[in-house]
Amino acid sequence: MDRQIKNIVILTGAGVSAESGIDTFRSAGGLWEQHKVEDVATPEAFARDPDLVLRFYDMRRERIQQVEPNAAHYALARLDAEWSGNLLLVTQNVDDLHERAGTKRLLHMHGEHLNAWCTACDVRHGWRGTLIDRPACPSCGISGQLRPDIVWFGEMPYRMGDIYHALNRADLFVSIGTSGAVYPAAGLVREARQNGIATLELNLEPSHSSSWFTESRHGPATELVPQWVD
Ligand code: BV8
Repeated sequence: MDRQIKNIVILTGAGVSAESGIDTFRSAGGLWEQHKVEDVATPEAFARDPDLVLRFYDMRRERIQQVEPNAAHYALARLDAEWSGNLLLVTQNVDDLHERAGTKRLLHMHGEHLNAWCTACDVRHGWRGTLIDRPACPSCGISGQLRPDIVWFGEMPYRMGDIYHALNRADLFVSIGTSGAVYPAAGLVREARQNGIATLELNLEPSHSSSWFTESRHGPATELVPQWVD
């Protein structure tokens, strides 16, 4: 890696977990486990049919506990451990594979499967079980008020201020395994280009944002990411 680089921001998407066995959103023809996004990943969907949404997330929460990090997650964790400059890994993914691989400087902008959020007392709890049975909140004791701690479409992603702060002092922005279809995540590369920094895309195929990157490499993340890191 270029020796002038000191501060890095990395954005990952579903493609970095694909080789661990977690389906990407676009591979299923825009259907998530046979559901249309608007039927399961919006506040309106949750209000309209909470059982459908809770079952959808219960099934995905269980699934991520059955898979393992892959070589791309481990290479990024090595970089995080060894990099002396600033590094922030911003993930759109809601699985815990980056954590399990060892990445510490990590930010989940779209929430996490393994958290539940109590809408009665606003406390978030680590959560590995199901929510369909409307468990009581461990903090306030109220039942039926726990929802997936996931940023749905139409909801504000987490910690955007921290992300832009890191991006504004970065020398390099790297995007890995994302189609560039969802905003504001997909807009980060434009922010990086406006800041005049180097931008690198590592993806299986060209994405919606490829033209914004100074360099794009195409192939599986388990090959491209270790090659880039090492
Ligand atoms: C917001 C959690 C505003 C859910 C996710 C109308 C109303 C409201 C908002 C909008 C609207 N129209 C547009 C918007 C904005 C909207 C948006 O962008 N919509 C898109 C569809 C046009 N965005 C939002 O709603 C965001 N919020 O705008 O809020 C606001 C402002 C103020 C106050 C309040 C609100 C919130 C967006 C977050 C939604 N939640 N995730 C869940 O997971 O259940 S998004 C979800 O989809 C993911 O987190 C991810 O971000 C996205 C999927 O993208 P990718 O990760 O890129 O996955 P994808 O399958 O698309 O691509 C995979 C890539 O990997 C491919 O390119 C493939 O080639 C590659 N690949 C595959 N295998 C490999 C590989 N690469 C390498 N190796 C491999 N082996």
